[in-house]
Amino acid sequence: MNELNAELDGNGLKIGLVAARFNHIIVEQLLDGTRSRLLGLGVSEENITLGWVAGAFEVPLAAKEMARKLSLDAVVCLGCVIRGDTPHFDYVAGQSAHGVLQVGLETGIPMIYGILTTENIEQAVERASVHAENKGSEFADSAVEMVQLLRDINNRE
Ligand code: INI
Repeated sequence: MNELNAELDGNGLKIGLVAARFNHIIVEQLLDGTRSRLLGLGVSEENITLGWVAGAFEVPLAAKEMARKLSLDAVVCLGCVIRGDTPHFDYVAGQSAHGVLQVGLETGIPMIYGILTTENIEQAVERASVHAENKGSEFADSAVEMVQLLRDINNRE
């Protein structure tokens, strides 16, 4: 069997982080989790670029422009949409997910959907906590894994 995925190695990768300020207490924790895992995987501090936007809705465009203009290898999109607080939850959550997917497919640059969509604040806290499992770490892994996978595929062409 040919296996494409090697061990994760972030050395030399240029990673963008787009963070939505809405529900910033949660998003800052996701950001910490993502950033420290990226550093742990060997991505250097100077190769991580962070851009803040107002909310999840603004994330896709910022991710697209950053990815293209800064020649990034991948972008991790971070945000938090909570159903209880959001009369238009389905629009904000759905459109941001759709937008992030579309940007990834259009640019060919991996876009990681790190926007939590939860029923309530407790679920969001659980997923972003520094004490429990912080999803930011998984988002970082996904970014590095996707870059490596696409490179491996391209190298076989
Ligand atoms: N943006 C979020 O990131 N999370 C939310 O929970 C949220 N709520 O509750 O509405 C939210 N709305 C703002 C939206 O993303 C845009 O910033 C705004 O509509 C301006 O375009």
